[in-house]
Amino acid sequence: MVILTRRAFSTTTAAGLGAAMLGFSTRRAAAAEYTLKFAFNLAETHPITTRAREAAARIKDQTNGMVELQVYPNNQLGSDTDMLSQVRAGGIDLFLNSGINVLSTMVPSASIYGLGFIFPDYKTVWKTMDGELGAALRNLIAKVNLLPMEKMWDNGFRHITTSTGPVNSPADLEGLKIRVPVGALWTSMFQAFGAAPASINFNELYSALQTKVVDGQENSLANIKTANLVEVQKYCALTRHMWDAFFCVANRRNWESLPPDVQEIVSSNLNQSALDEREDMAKLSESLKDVLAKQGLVFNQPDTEPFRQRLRDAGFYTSWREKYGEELWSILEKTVGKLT
Ligand code: X2X
Repeated sequence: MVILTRRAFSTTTAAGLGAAMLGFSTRRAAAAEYTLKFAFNLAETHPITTRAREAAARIKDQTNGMVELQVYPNNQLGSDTDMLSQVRAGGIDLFLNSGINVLSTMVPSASIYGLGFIFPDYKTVWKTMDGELGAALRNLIAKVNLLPMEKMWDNGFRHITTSTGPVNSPADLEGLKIRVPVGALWTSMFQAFGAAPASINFNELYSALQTKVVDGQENSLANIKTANLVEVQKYCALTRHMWDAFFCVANRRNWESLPPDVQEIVSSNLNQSALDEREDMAKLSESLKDVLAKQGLVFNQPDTEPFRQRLRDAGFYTSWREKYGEELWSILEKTVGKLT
């Protein structure tokens, strides 16, 4: 919850100025007057957490200690489902969540960028998400009173891991008990592959794999590494079947209760950290292969075309096109090319 004891900020006007010009630097650093809770599911060692903490340090510095961004990684404040309720109610001020994950239970179209095999590379990813499609999705999210910051945080291209055997072709997914996050697009995609997907929140993923409730999961290498999944998984197929990222959403009421100069400092630092984190992830998407292989994860590189064909044959793209509607679909196709 934003703690409102307006003292210094409300008298300043110009957004985007440095702390000195806003008058913060002359003040004695004291207890924060504005405390913002920023929560998400990623592990302590994930670059998102590191970059979020850097944003918090800069915000503290630039406001002479008057704004405290409290960072709660690793599902400390609950599962994604719990955190979504809390950010809606205002108990959490800022929440990072994928548009394909629980956020899509409120804003179904926010998941459109998770369609299978649509992004060839990061260049196309950011052209799309920093461009017209991202803006359209942020508008839809704002309609449910969650205000998205401008820049998304990368959650990476996703690959499939299992404890049972390598996945070389769609046939190897047949009947596989695989964990997917809590979002309809994920379930639909893995059903189309012929697998048996189970929706499980990230905070229960490790134990679900350990106790063999499921035999596989799919995630970025950064999450496979930082959530220690290598301890409970043996094989990793480099499928890049989808790409994911997080919207950073604010509870509208809490956000609007902040003076504009505070909003500016908080949002610009969060956006800066998102850009820094994107660079970390791009590097990790290559360097972690060796690291994880050394830890014992067995990699294989399947031909992905048969997987894509399987989705086409199952009517995956055409049925989601109907759900998302022609307007969003055509915006997406402007950057990724024809999909159906
Ligand atoms: O739950 C997951 O697998 C994660 C961390 O990648 C997401 O938030 C979608």
